[in-house]
Amino acid sequence: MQHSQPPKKILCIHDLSGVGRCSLAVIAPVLSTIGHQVICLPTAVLSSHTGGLGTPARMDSDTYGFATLEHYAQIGIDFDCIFSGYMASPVQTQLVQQAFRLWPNAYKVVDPAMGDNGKLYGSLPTDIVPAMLELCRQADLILPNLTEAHLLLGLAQPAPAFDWTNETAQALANQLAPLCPSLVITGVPMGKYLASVGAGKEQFILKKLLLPRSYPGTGDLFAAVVTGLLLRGNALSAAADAAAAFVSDCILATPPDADPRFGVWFEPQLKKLIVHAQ
Ligand code: PXL
Repeated sequence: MQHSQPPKKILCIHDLSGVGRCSLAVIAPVLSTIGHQVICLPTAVLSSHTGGLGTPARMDSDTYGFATLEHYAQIGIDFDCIFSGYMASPVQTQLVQQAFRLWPNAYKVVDPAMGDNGKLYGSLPTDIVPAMLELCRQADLILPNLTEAHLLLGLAQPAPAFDWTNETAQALANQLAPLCPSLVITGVPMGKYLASVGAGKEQFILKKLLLPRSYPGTGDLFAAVVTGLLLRGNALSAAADAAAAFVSDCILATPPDADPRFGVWFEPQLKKLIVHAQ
């Protein structure tokens, strides 16, 4: 894999969850390992993710994010990329829109993290969907999982056992293509494989062996590796292939009897990404 681009300055607008290996807690180490400078803008600080560890303690602020953007604009920082993910409320998508306005030349990556396994996350109100849809319209690249793709399109969720073919998966991805220049739908089950399906500027279907284990934070890991490698000059398909391989490695390195709510044991796997930092 070649690197034709130097490391970049990336503004990451996601929540920071203490326990559970997701959001900024995995995104920042991944992007740093690939050599990028990460500027974290936490949309909310939570003691854990919201996926099964009880009710997390949370620190929310309507003013911190906007004041932070104003500070960065004042001191003249120029971001190469703005990367957004889980938002604790629809209002927070306005923060991302403000960042897009302040740095119009930044490459805009939106991970519309709002659901999985056919359902909206329990912590989120239903009006997060139109708010995320608007962010996706302003993005250069979006990275929805299969559940989020259906939410964005206003489609009923497929049955859990639904088996996708190359044709049906590509048709679904193509339906999202008018939203923004590039997109990848992740976590598409195809027989014994799990596929990542690209549409827009680059069409592709990448298949990895389906691992029958599911963890929070794997979508965040995938999105961070894709973003990191794309910004080093790789094609989206190459970046997505490497990201899917990295996530598989993290899952395989997690003891099968470990409590899945604490996420994948990604830390010892970071060394596999360091080659991209050179
Ligand atoms: O990984 C997505 C995510 C991020 N942040 C919070 C979450 C989740 C998924 O459950 O709850 C707070």
